[in-house]
Amino acid sequence: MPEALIVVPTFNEIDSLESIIRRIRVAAPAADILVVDDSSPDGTGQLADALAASDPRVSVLHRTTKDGLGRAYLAGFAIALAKGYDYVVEIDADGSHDPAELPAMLGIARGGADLVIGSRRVPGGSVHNWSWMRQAISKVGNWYARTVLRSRIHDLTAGYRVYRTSALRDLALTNVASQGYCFQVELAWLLELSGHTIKEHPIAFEERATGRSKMGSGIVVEALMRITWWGLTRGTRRPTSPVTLV
Ligand SMILES: Nc1nc2c(ncn2[C@@H]2O[C@H](COP(=O)(O)OP(=O)(O)OP(=O)(O)O)[C@@H](O)[C@H]2O)c(=O)[nH]1
Ligand SMILES: [Mg+2]
Repeated sequence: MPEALIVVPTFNEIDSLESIIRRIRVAAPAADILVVDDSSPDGTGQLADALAASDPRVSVLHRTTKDGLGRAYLAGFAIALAKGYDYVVEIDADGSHDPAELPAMLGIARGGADLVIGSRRVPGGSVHNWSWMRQAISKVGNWYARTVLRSRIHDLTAGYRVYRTSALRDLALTNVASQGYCFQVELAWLLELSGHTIKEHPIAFEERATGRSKMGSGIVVEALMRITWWGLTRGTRRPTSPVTLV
């Protein structure tokens, strides 16, 4: 039984899927990979099936509706918990997260972290080829979430992560509210609030080379509203977790 399940959510990623699966395979040959596709109209789901047919370590979860990154990940996490993996990994399909960091991030988790964040906002971390507008939205969003939630995590919205499955089991995942990308903020903060060990590992984030972003104003508005609400209602509880840079 492999120790890690690497979950790759996809919506219209036909031009990048094959390459990212190949790169993950090279970086983490012992891990299992689960593609979670929300019925992409461009045929990403069928391509994933073809890749799974030629590699027993790759499987595909087909969902009938596109109802957000958070929901897609929760479906993947449910499989990881049911099958008993020690770690579950989040990684984008578009090549923004370099799979070459996987051995380091899994090693940090093994060494004693409940959540390892591939972080753009710690010394050594960086973002490449983002427009100033996208940089500004990300920086302001991170600053706002950190301040309102009193978090010590520097990259709360990061989407490259290793979770210890036992830590996810501690959270009542059915109560996770977020649909879109603020799912990342919510999960990290819930682990921080409940005293889990969190480590940030610097990564170089690359803007996608092909395909289109799914980031839209709806996602930003959801994040803004939820984070503000959490700050107002739950923010009196101070996070207690150690957050360290490794
Ligand atoms: N299954 C599923 N995957 C999604 C959904 N929304 C986004 N994704 C995937 O989640 C990952 C991150 O989405 P992106 O559109 O790259 O978002 P981003 O990284 O913030 O934006 P860009 O890199 O600028 O495109 C990609 O692998 C997407 O295909 C969704 O609703 N369902
Ligand atoms: Mg992306």
